[in-house]
Amino acid sequence: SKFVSYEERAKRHPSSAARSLLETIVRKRSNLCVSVDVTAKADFLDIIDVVGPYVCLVKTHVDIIEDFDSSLIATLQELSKKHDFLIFEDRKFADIGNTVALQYSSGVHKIASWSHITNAHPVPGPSIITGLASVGKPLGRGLLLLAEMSTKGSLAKGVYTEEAVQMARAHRDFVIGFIAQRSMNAVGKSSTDTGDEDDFLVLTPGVGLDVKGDAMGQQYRTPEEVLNDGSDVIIVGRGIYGKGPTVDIQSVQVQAERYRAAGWSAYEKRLQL
Ligand code: UP6
Repeated sequence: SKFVSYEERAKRHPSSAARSLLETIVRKRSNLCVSVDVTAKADFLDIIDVVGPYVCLVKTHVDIIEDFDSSLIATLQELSKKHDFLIFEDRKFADIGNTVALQYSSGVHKIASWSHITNAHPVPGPSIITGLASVGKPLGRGLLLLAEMSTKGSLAKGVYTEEAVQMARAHRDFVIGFIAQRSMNAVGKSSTDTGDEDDFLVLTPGVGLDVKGDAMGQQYRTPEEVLNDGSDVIIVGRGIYGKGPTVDIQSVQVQAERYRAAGWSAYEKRLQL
């Protein structure tokens, strides 16, 4: 197969943060990350408790929660242990090193103290990685760079994407992979070099089975499309928790099971390629 199994990659990956995600994927037989973009603490925690059994990773935007408090983080951490998943705060840092180090460690949210993985835009250059690494590396955290985006008209393409990959290659001790739509291992390499020794993880948002987009520029592809392009983890938000003002918790469970199954069967199929 041109694709290596999650098991094999877990065995030989040099980064402990990447290993723990790969090991969780294998244990849970799930490459599904649920994005929980709701504004009420009760909905947030209810959704996570219900999708927990089906996911390797829970993605958060804690700054949208109206009634955020430190007990939310304590409960999130309990759920992460109860259901065996990792936590990814989708903070999309984008400032100078000194500022992002403060945003990562401090403020109301203290992201570095509870989020196993976070992400950053490469737009400021390599100093954003060293700034975040000064906080996250001693804690064993991992960083993803946004090499591409799922939105219509995204500027993250071509040379920008290539430079993001070069930045990651120069900081393998903290950068474990990318937010992107396809494998980044061969980007910027000669046509005979697959770059697979880099083994960057690729987490892909903009995944949906029922619709192709939303009214604000989001674009969706299916789990099978993104897995075949070399993505490792599918990120699904509204496809699972719905679009309405209220959360139908039974439907959330049904959709989480459905996306876990779709992601895993796409993975098993690609191992046969
Ligand atoms: N996200 C994208 N596209 C990107 C990067 N991040 O959609 O390129 C994030 C959004 C949202 C989630 O911030 O939290 O992934 C997608 O949600 P959805 O499945 O409801 O569209």
